[in-house]
Amino acid sequence: MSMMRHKPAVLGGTPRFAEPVYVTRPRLPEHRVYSELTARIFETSWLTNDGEFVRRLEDRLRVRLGAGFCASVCNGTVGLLIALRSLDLRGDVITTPFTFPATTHAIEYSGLTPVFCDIDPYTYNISPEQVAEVVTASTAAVLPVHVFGNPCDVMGFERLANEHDLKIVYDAAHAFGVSHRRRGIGSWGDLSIFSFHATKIFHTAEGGAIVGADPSRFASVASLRNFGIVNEEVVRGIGINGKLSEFHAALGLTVLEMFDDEVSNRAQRVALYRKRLSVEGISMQRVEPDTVPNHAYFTIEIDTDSFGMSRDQLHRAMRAENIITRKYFYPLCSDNLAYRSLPSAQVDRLPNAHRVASRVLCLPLYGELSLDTIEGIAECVLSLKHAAASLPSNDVAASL
Ligand code: T4K
Repeated sequence: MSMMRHKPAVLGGTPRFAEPVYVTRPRLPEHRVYSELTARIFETSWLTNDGEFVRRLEDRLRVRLGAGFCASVCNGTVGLLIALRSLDLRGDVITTPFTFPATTHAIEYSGLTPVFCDIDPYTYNISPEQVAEVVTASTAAVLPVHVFGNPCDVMGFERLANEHDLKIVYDAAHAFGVSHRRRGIGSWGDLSIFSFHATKIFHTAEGGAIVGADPSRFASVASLRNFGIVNEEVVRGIGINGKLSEFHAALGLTVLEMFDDEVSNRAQRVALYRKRLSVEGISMQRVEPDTVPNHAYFTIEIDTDSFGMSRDQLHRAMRAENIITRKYFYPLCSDNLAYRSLPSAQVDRLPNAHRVASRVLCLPLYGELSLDTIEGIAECVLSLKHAAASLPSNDVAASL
């Protein structure tokens, strides 16, 4: 592969791709397959509220995720709200600032106080050691995120929870199908939530699930997603409407059939990216050992000095090529005006998170993305690196 094959669009070249290459695309079944399956919904007129497709999907997912129970919900954010509510928490919840806003918002919406903890600079996750440093008498729970599907130190969090009598709720939005230490990722902690949003490797268009090892938690979670209704005579707890519809569940059943194929296609694409992008100035997230990954995301980390341009400059230059990379997760949640004044949100307390958020770039990855396109994307990254280094001032920023 020639590094000079392509003149960067920001320097006057033609964009590498005529159409945008998105960071992800949802895997969909053939329309015929979905329409045959959902014909049943038209026959029965049963659209939601504990229907047969929801039950089937939950059964399949429970087995697939190696969990004691699986309660589907209308999205991952509502899953987080219900999970936190079901544990009847008061006080502080320690979490990561390097995540999608939903994680922190769910804590705040629940009347709890988010306490940010710095991340590990290599795994991008919060670690039990770092969390231990910020635990106080007010800490009720920890809400770690398996960032980009990379498992947290689940054993360490288990020890921490026992030592300090804390609940652990994992935000496993990215981690569907991941296993760690030969266990499904959703079997760790008190509860885990998954997102089944269209951008996720397994999706139901919108949707999610609350999963845990202990089947006795299912009843309270299931009633909280249905207004707190226990039965026709009893309403208990402050529930909300968090139900998944039959159409979404049916879509999930069809997407689940393609999941293993999707993961193996992505693994092949990730291997190609890794091979092409093993160059100075680019590093990659360190994955916990003993993990079967799902390849939900592919990220690179840019070191401005040795790469020759910053992550932001690369992001803009890639966009000029019609390659829509994403700066997940910039800005940090701790920088949101709503949280900025919290003592734990202060910049000097979160040095790793700030560094990682300014360096990480998420590249396009999905099973149907052709290997040629991956080659083209990698070639653009390398051409840009090459062009950056050859500019006299080495200041590509001015021309982007
Ligand atoms: N916790 C964590 C750690 C999370 O990352 C998330 C969600 C949650 C909790 C909450 O889960 P949910 O309540 O969402 O279930 C997306 C998603 O909306 C969000 O679900 C996800 N994390 C986040 C990381 O990414 P955006 O604003 O970046 O997505 P958007 O609309 O820019 O889509 C990205 C690309 O995907 C598009 O450029 C093209 C493609 N796309 C997107 C959609 C929606 C499609 O091809 N088809 C589509 O229908 O947030």
